[in-house]
Amino acid sequence: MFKTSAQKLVVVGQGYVGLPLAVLASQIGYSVVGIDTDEVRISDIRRSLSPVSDVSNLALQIAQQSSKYFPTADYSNAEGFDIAVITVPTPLSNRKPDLTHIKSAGRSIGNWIRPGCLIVLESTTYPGTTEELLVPILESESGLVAGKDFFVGYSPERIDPGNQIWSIVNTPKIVSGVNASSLKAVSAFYSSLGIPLVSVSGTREAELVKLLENTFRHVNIALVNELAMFSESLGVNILEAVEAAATKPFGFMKFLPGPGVGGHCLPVDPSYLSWAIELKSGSSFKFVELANSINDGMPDYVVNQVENLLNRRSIDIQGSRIVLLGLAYKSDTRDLRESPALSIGQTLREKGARVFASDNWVLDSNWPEGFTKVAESGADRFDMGVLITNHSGDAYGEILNKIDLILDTRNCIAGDNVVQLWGVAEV
Ligand code: SAJ
Repeated sequence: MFKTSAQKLVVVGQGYVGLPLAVLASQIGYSVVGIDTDEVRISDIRRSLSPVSDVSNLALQIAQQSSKYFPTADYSNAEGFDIAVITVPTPLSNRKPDLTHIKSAGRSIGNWIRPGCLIVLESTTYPGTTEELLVPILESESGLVAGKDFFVGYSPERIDPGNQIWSIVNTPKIVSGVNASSLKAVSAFYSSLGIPLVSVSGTREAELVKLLENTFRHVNIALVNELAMFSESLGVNILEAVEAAATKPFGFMKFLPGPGVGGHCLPVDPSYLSWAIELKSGSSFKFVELANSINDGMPDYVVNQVENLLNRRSIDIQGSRIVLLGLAYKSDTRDLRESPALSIGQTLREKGARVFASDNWVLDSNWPEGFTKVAESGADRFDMGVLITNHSGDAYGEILNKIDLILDTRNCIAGDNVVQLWGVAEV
C-alpha cells in the first residue's frame, strides 16, 4: 500500500496528458500515484522507460527515486487521496463518443472518495459530461454529494506532444467547477503547479472550449483542403496564396492543405461536439459534418492523383511499386493514429499496388501491417513515391533517388523527379 505524508495526488491515465502532469506534481512536492490499467505501460514506467515523448526516462527515474511518484495499476493505492485528476482517452466508436474509460475511472476512483477531496476531469469530451455522467457515478460510488462533501471540476488538456515552446507549465489552463467552492479547489491545485489559469463559469463552458479549439482547426483545414482541390481549375498556386494571406497581421490564421487530417484530436473531437448537438437539439452541426467529409476524402484525392500520374506514364497501378514517404500523422512524431498514410496505403493495395514505406520515426513495435519497409524490400527502383509526412531534416535520404516520380503532398522536397500535389505539373 502506498503511504505518504505530503498532499496525495492521483492521476488516472499515464499517457501523453497524465504522465507529464504526474511528474510535474511530484517535482512540486505532491505524493503522486499514477494509475493506469495498462500493466505493460506501468511496467515500462517502473523501469524508467517513458512511453511519452514529453517525459524523459531520467525524469521518471528521479521522480520514482524521490518516492514522490508511484506508478501502479492497482486502484487501492488511491486510498486517502486529496486530489484525483482523470486523464483517460475519449475515442470514437462508430463515430460516436466512447466514454467507457471515463465511466470506468469514475467508478474506480469513486470508491476512494472521502470528504473534502477534489476530482478533476481533463479528458476531452462534450459539454455536460462532467455534471451529467461523471458526477452521478462519483456520488453513487461514494455515497457523498458532489460540490458539498467533495469538489468536482473540469479542465481540458492542452498538451501538444513534442511542442518545444508550449508545455504543461506555460500553456494557460482553463479551469471550472460544479460550483464556486469546487472552482476554488481546482484553481488552487493548478496554481500550486505554477500553471497560468483562465477560469470559466461552468464545466460545460470548459468542455466546449477544447472542442471549439479543435473544431476551429478541423474546419479551417477542411477549408484550405477544399480550396486546394479547386486551385488547379482556378489556375492558382494555392500555397502561395495562403502564405500571402498569412502576411495579414490580424484576422487570419494560416492552415496548409495536406493529404488528410490525422491524430488523436482533430478527427475525433469535433465529432464529440456534433454528436452532442444532434443529441440535445436534434439538429446536425453542419460545419463538422462538412469538415469531416472533406478531410476524410483527402486520402482518396491523393490516390486519384497517384493514378493520374501513373496513367500519364502508361504504368498500370496493378503491380506498381509505390513508396509512402512518412507514415506518422504529422511531422516529427511517431504517432500513427488516424494517419492519412494508413488509408492511402490501404486504398493503393486494394488497387493492386505493392506498397512500401519509410518512416524512421515509427517504432518497429508499432510498424503497421501491409507496409513493407523500403530497407527490407530488396528493391532498387520504385515507380512512385508519395511524400505524406514532412519530418524535419533529411528524413528519407537516398531513398528519394530510387523513386522514378514522387508526389509531394507537403511541398517540402524538390527535384527533377518531384511533382507537387498542389500544382501537379505536366510530366
Ligand atoms: N494539418 C493540416 N494542415 C494544417 C495543420 C494540420 O493538414 O494546416 C493536419 C496535420 O498534418 C495532422 C492533422 O492535421 O495530420 C492534425 O494536426 P494538428 O497540427 O492539429 O496536430 P494535433 O492533432 O497534434 O493537434 C494538437 C491539438 N492539441 C490539443 O488538442 C491539446 C491542437 O489543439 C493543437 O492546436 C495542435 O496540436 C497544434 O497546434 O500543434
